[in-house]
Amino acid sequence: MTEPSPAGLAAARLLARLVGLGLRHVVVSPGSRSQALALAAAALEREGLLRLHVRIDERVAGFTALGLAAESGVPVAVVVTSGTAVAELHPAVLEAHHAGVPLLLLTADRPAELRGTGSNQTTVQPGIFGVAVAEVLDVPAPAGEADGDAAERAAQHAWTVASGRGQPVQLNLAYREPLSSRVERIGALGASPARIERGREALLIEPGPRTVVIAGDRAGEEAEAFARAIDAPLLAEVSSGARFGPQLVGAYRPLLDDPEFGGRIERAIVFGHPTLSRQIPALLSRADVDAVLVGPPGGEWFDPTGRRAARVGAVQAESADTDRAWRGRWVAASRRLLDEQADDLPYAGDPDSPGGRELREHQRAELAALRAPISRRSLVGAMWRATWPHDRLVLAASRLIREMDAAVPGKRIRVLANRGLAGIDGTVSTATGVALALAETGRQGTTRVLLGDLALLHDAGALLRTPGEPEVRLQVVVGDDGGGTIFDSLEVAGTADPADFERVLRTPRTVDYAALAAAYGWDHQRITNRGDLDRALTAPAPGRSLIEVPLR
Ligand SMILES: Cc1ncc(C[n+]2csc(CCOP(=O)(O)OP(=O)(O)O)c2C)c(N)n1
Ligand SMILES: [Mg+2]
Repeated sequence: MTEPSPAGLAAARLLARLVGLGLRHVVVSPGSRSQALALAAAALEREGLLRLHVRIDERVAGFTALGLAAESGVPVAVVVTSGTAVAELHPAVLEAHHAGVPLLLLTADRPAELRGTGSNQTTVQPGIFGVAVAEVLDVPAPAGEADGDAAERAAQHAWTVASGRGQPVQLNLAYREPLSSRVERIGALGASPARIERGREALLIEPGPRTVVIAGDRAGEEAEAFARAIDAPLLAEVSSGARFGPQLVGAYRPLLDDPEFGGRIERAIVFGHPTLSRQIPALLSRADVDAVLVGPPGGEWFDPTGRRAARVGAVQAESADTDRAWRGRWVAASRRLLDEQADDLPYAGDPDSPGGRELREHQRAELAALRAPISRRSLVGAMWRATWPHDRLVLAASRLIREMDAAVPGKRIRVLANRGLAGIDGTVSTATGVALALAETGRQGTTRVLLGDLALLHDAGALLRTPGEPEVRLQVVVGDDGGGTIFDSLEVAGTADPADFERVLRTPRTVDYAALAAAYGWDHQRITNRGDLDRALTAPAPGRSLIEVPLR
């Protein structure tokens, strides 16, 4: 057998060290300079020590890693070769930075002697992600066995920073030829796992002022628990992870506009990153509202108060707020508003009444409702109803996330959305990462993705399947309304020339979704009424399916 090359050995030791620290998933895109890392990842998977996912497009790889990390809660590594391949990761890195998701970017590079010489596929990689990474480690090309120590130290440091701060870290790894060699029993190179806990000092919240708890994106269940502890209204966005429980105020937008509700708030305690309404930033920027921001475990502070707000790592309830009537009024008003707007099956008569005209009327109304065309409101309602705690819901930055946020009642389900920068890119990739992480835990849930037509077309490359990859239960639901209709609500929709508006903003496209699905080997259904929609969602085809819902 040939001697292991310094590149092969250092790459193997680096990945094995990461596995020892808790790394579970690696996403790899093919390339020559990165071959030692890719082969080490394959060997570690063979040894049962991690899961390897292979994606041709690094943009897809980056967002897949993001989905895996968001779902699993630990850093995920992504391996790419040098040159433009590194830049393809940038959108996912920006999203991870703003949302607070830990990623390890293993970017292979040329050795120092080839940099700045016009050598093929060589650019300035260290620092290419700017402020979006918590740290950049530029590791020189290993020349001998001892350089494996440096690779392990870099791995340890990168893991500590990424997991401790909930941020992406770039490990720029130079390799010299020979770029790889066989390395046996890689797992034995790793060390035992270490746990990193973050200290979070809690601010004591005293009762008194009329308080609301706000849960933005990624707030998590602690927001709900805290609202219950102080018995305050909980204004929870749909992707907060806290849209449930007895405190929930789903219809928070109209109520914040109401002087009797929003106008009387004296204190707001904010978890996560609210992005879906204009009312919440407006509330927090009011001088008469005390804001307490509860620290992001990564990501950045959401602070429209001009730094007036208290920024704390955690909050603790001194005792339940005594103003029960305050919470009660919010919750009751919200329920009333949501009921009024519901676009559900019309109800005619009492279905339990024995026979006769009433029953026939009820049956007729039910049948008519099942055959009714699908509106945005009924689409988001059906997706919400079909999703259960073992499932996952992933929402694109299309208009439909706002529709869902405005309409759905409380339910303890996990909803993910890339709200760090709210890009329409990478949604299918992210959802695939979520589904893969979910499958890894052995749970049987379905990951459902709701996106607009442009968001789907933006990430169509993510439909590409990887041979041999374990099947996941993934249902991609596209609401096709003829382009970016989110722009219809902007002032420009009324002022611009309609043809220009259509051409450069709304940008509708005609796509044969059945052919698109067939090209990538996905199941496809085109669904035009509510009965069929409920059936398709509650009995999802095994594997990957694309559900086309015309909304125009
Ligand atoms: C990467 C990226 N490019 C552009 C935008 C701007 N943008 C926001 S929404 C949108 C249109 C979305 O269209 P679609 O997915 O069909 O959703 P709809 O608004 O029709 O529900 C665009 C282009 C963005 N957020 N992210
Ligand atoms: Mg659209």
